[in-house]
Amino acid sequence: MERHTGFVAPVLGLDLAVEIEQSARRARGAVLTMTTIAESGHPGGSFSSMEMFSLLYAFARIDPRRPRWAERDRIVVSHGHTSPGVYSVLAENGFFSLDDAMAHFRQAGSPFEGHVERTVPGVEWSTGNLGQGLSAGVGFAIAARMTGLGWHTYVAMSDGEQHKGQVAEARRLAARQGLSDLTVVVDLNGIQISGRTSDVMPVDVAADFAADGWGVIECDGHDVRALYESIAAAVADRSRPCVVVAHTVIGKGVSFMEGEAEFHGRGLKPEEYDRAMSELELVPDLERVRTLRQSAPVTSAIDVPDPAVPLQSGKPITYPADKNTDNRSAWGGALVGLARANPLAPIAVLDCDLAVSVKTDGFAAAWPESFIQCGVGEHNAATVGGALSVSGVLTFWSDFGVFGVDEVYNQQRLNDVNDAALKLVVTHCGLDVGEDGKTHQCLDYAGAFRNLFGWRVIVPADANQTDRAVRAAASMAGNVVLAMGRSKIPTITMSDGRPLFGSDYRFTYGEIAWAREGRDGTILTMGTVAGAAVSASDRLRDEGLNVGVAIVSCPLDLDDTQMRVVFSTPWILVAEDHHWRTGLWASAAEWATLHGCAGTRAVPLGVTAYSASGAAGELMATAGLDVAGIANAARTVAHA
Ligand SMILES: Cc1ncc(C[n+]2csc(CCOP(=O)(O)OP(=O)(O)O)c2C)c(N)n1
Repeated sequence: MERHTGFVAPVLGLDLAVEIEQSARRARGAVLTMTTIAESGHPGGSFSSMEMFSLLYAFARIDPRRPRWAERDRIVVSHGHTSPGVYSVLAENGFFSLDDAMAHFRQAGSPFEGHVERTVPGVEWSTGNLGQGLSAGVGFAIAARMTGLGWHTYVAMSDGEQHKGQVAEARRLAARQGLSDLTVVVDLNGIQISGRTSDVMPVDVAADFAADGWGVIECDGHDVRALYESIAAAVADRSRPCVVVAHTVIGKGVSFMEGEAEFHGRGLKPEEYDRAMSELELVPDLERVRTLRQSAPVTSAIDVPDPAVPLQSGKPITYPADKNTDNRSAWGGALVGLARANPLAPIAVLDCDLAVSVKTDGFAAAWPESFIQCGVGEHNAATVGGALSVSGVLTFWSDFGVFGVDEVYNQQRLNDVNDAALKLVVTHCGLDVGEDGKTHQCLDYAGAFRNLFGWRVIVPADANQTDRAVRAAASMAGNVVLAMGRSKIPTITMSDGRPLFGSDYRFTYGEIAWAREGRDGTILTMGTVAGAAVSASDRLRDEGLNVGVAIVSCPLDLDDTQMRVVFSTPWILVAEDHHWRTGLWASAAEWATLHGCAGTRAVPLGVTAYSASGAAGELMATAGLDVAGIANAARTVAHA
C-alpha cells in the first residue's frame, strides 16, 4: 500500500479505504487493551479521532524509520489525552512495537505516558494542557517557510478545547501569516467531561474559523473516504489555512460507548472489554499483554535533539563608561548585529505589539519577513516560539516581563516539558517599568523560572553585559530568558573607571563578576540595581568601610568558586529589585545551605510589596534600593 506520500490524490481508492478501516478497527482494540490494563486513559476521544489519526499518520509525509527526518510533515495532536489512539495508530504505521505501547501505557518508566510526549517517535509536541496545539502547529508551519524545507503541518484538535482563547489567537496568526501549509482537523464529537459541549460552552467551530479567514470543510469524520477527500481538499487549497470540521461520535465503534461522556476518561472493566472486543470482531488480549507489563518498560523513547542553528556572534558593541544606556537598546543592537553576522541563518523575532518599547523595531524594519507580529496574543506567541525554536529557527520572543513570564507561565512550562530552545528577552522587569505601576511590575522573573527544571535565567547588569549575553544566549541550547529593566542605567566600571564588561569581556553562563573587592562585607547584586550597589560601595569606602560588590548574572546557577569568595566575607547584603523571597537572596541562601556556609549572615534587601506608579528612581529609593538605601543597609549590617 502506498502510504506516507502526502494527500496528493484527491480521492481515496476503495482498497485503501478498506485498509484504513481495518487498521482503525485493530487500533480501537489496542486502545481498549491498553486502557483496560492501565485502568485509566481516554478511550472515548481516541475512538472519535480514530479515522482522523489513521488517515493523517498513513498519508502525511513521514517516515517511521527516520522519525526526525528534517523535511517530514509535522503532525501535532492538540488533545493529548487521546494518547492511546495516537500510540495505537503510530504502532500500526511502524513507529514502534504495539506490544510495547499496550503493555507499558501509563506505567512509570515508560515513554507511553497518559498524554502524548515528544520523546515518543512520531509525536511532534507534548500536549495535554488543552488549547496549545494549534499554536505549536502555527510555529511549525512558519518554520517550514523560514527554513525553506516546506513541509506540511497538520493539527488534530478536539471540540472541547475550542473554548480556549489561545486557539483564537492561533487561528488569527495563521490567517495573518497566510499559512496555507497548515491543515487542522477538529474532532467534533459534541461531548466533553461534563456532558454535551453545547451545554458546557457552546462554540460554533466552523463559524469561528471562517470568521478569522480560514477555509472550512465539514464532513463525516468516520467515513474514511469523505474524511480523506476533505483533508486532501484542505491541503490543495494554496490560498489560506483550512480546517476540516469532522463530525464524529465519542466512543465510535462500540455500541455501549457511543455518545457517552463517561468513556471520555475511563478504561473498560474486564467484562465490558470482552463485549467490546467481540463487537470489534477482535480476540481479547488482556492476559498476554498483562504478562508483558510485568517486564521492565521497553524504552522506545528517542532523544529530541534540537537542530542547532550554527551562528557567528558578530562584533560586540562596547558602550562608553561615561554615558548611561538602557539594556533594552543594547538588546536591540545585539539582535541586529547577530542578524547581520548571520545572513543565511533563519532568525525569527516574535512580538506582541510592543516592538518599539522592547527595541525589536530595528530588526522589524530590516527583516520584516522574519518579524512575527502576534498581536496581543501572548499565550499563542509563547507556544509558537517554542515550536519554532525546535525546528531549525533561532527564535527570540521579546515582551515586557509581566507578559512574557507571568501572563504565560504554563506555556513556558510546556516549552520546558518540550525541551524547546526559545530565547525570551523580557524588558521592564523589576521596579524599573516606568510609571506604569503595579500591574506592570514583573517582580518574579527569576522566581517563576526557578520552578521550571530546564529554563536558564540571565540578568545583565548593564548595556555591555547585555550585548555579550544576547550574543552568547543565541548559541545556547535550551530555553533561556534574559531579563532587564527599562531605564538608562550606568555602565558598570572597575575601580580604574574602565567598563567592567568592556571589549575583552566574554559572557559565560553562571559567572559572577567582581566590580569592587572588599574584605569587610559583600553586596551581592544583579541587574538594574548593580550600578547603585557599586556607587554605594564607593561611598562606603570613603567612610572607611571596605565592601565588595559581586554581580551575579545568572541567579539560578551560581558559580561555586566565586560564591565561596562571597561567603568568605563576614556578611552579605543581597540587593535586588525582585521579590525578596524568590530571587537572588533565595538562590544565595540555597547555595549557602547546600555548601555548608549557612553560618554567614546573608541579609535580604529586595522588594517586599508591589510598588506604586512613579519614576524608577523614586521607586528604587522607596524600596531602599538606590545608592543611599543600599549604603544605609550595608552600614546597618556591618555595625549590627
Ligand atoms: C487547559 C486544560 N483545562 C482542562 C483540562 C482537563 N480536561 C481534560 S480533557 C477535557 C475536555 C474534554 O473534552 P474534549 O477535549 O472535547 O475531549 P473528548 O471528551 O472529546 O475526548 C478537559 C476539560 C485540560 N487537559 N487542559
